[in-house]
Amino acid sequence: MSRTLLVTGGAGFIGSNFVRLIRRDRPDWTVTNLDALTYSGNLENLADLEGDAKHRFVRGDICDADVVRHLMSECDVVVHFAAESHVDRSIQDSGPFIQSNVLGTQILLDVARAANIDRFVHVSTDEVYGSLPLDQPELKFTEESMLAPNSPYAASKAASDLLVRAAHHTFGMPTIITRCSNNFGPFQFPEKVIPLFVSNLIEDKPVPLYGDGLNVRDWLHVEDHCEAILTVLERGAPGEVYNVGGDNERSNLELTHEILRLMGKGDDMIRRVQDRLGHDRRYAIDSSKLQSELGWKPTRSAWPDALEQTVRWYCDHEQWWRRVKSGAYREYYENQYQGLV
Ligand code: NAD
Ligand code: TDX
Repeated sequence: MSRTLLVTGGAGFIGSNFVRLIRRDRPDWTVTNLDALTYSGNLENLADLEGDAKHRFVRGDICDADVVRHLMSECDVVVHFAAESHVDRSIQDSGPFIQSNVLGTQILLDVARAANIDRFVHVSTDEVYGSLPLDQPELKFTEESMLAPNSPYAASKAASDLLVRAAHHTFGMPTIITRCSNNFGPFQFPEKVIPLFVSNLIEDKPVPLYGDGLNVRDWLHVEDHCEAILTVLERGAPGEVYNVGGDNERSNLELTHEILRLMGKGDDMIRRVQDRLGHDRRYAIDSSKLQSELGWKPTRSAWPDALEQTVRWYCDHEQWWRRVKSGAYREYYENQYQGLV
């Protein structure tokens, strides 16, 4: 069935990869891409779609109900990525997180209900479940796990998830929530650990490892995440939540060693810095529901090849991250790392 999508946040890391996937694998679908181009939104992420008649970019804020109303009147599906997405920034100032992640989602839901949207896919995160202990490796987050967000970012995402849940329960809206683990791949903003570390090493700068480096993350390639979103859009059941994960847990120290090895650098490049406040110890996600009910499985996340390809992408796209790392980002970097790296 041909679809007309409203994608929010499609100039960011995951959203731009998703738009590219749709244009490649669903060529008869049309995409309207609404993005405010905040510090992490970048039209260069969509450069290869320039001139594509089935992709329309609109610069605008999801909190602007008039713009959203106008665009939704022309669409039948919403895929909602737009958000403030960096935990460290939410610790510095949670205001923009409440504005975009909570208020923005409420506005989208209200307009989507009035517009009788066919499907509303809300892209959320495993961070809403909080943290797992290191000494019980068998524990993983399932869709039934309690919501226990620990950072202002995670709290704002959990709040948006609850608004989406309520929209289904109260109004019967055809909403679906996905909760994914840490993504890696091309076009990730270099404040996130992998592109930050790789770009620092290219510049021969040390890498700032938080705390003891033993915090664990589950890594999934962004294209596997995007395929999961397309799968739930087409085959998911309204009102459901689907976890998305890579079964690919690494401590930050292991990840750092792998990056150093791939880049031919030594351990002397590691700079231990103060831990993130409230730093979640471990994320691990059980995605068996998505796999058994809808047939999704990750195909691009195999480690270490996928990491190597990603590292190479940042080495080959120096101009992209150098432009991104200059300007306003410098100020954030100086503030976050206090001149230590
Ligand atoms: P990102 O920061 O790279 O991109 C976010 C995009 O949203 C940017 O283009 C930005 O300009 C846009 N945006 C922000 N506020 C907006 C507003 N008010 N109106 C319109 N556009 C706005 O983030 P990302 O890593 O691509 O994450 C996308 C989504 O996926 C987020 O909802 C995030 O919570 C979720 N998620 C991310 C990960 C991950 O590992 N990166 C994992 C799971 C879930
Ligand atoms: O300088 C750093 N040093 C460091 O040790 C940075 C930026 C991070 N880290 C650690 C903190 C985390 O344990 O690396 C791990 C990954 O950090 P981030 O890349 O900031 O990701 P995380 O906080 O795990 O959140 C990510 O995954 C879930 C995304 O940013 C979220 O948007 C997503 O919801």
